[in-house]
Amino acid sequence: MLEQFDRYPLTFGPTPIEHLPRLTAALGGDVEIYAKRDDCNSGLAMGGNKLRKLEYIVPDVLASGADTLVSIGGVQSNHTRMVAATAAKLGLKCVVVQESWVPHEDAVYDRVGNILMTRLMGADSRIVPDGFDIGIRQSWEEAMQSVRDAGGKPYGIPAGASVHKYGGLGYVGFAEEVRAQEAAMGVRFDYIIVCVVTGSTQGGMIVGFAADDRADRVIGIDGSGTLEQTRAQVRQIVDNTAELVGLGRAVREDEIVINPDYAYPAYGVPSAETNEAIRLAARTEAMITDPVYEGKSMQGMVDLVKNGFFPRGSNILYAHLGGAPALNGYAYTYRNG
Ligand code: 5PA
Repeated sequence: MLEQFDRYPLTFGPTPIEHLPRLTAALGGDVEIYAKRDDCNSGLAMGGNKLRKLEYIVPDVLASGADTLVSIGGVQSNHTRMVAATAAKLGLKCVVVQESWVPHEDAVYDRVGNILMTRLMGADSRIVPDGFDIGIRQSWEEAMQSVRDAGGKPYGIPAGASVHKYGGLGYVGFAEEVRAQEAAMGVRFDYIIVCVVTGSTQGGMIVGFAADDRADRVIGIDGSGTLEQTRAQVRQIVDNTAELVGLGRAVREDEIVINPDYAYPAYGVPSAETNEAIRLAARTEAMITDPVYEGKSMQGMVDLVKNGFFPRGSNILYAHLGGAPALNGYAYTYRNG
């Protein structure tokens, strides 16, 4: 579905799928748990899901003649780290607006992890007080204008690279990769678990898996806490991406599955259950998940398994999208493990 689009390689290539036998056993053994390791997808600043998306955006950046990438996220945004990495790799300048999305207090929150690496790679990281919102932001528009005012040529990448016209393509590619890996492994995945916030990761997967009619097996676990906005954004990305790749049919509402039950107490704030899930994955599989995104999708998967949501014998694929650097901003929360 993607042959017609240019891709600028930022990742190592297809990411491994691994079976997680100790997590499978810890959850009772009725369903088999696997993970697709998009957290290990690149040598660029620890990688993660944004690079799959950016691979399809970079050709447009290069064609535009821009000299500065401009993007936005929270203080511990993985996305802004990945945009900073992409800019460094391409030899472009980078301005990232870091909004105060998370009501979390830790002495080193704005010094470590993602923001530290972002600064290390030379990006101009601007912390602003605005709260959480996945939409197009005034602060981002202002950053773009500041680049123009200084005589530069900005290229704007929205939050999570999601509402960019090519933002959904990378995760269409994920679905194609999974199909090829299923054939090679002799395993078919009955469900795919994915964290959703700005929407193009799940949105791309939905279009990719709609091609073999299993989009509704992609279970989005909301991490935003603003379900309606996330769902509307996924819908928009699905429609745009389906049209772009020539899916040939509209995706139905019931093929967009987002579970809102694990986003509490707020975006970026882990619940006691999130922390239990993070510890479980770490202690059974040495698989590190974070309190903002993957810990919540891990919590969702664990809870859904325990509640018997998946029929016995199901093969479940957990999409690990990255995000571990943010753990450093929660040093006090995990001071005892
Ligand atoms: C993010 C997003 P989407 O935004 O595509 O729905 O992906 C959710 C997601 N896992 C899942 C990880 C590790 C993520 O970083 N991160 C954002 C960021 O600014 O880092 C876009 C919110």
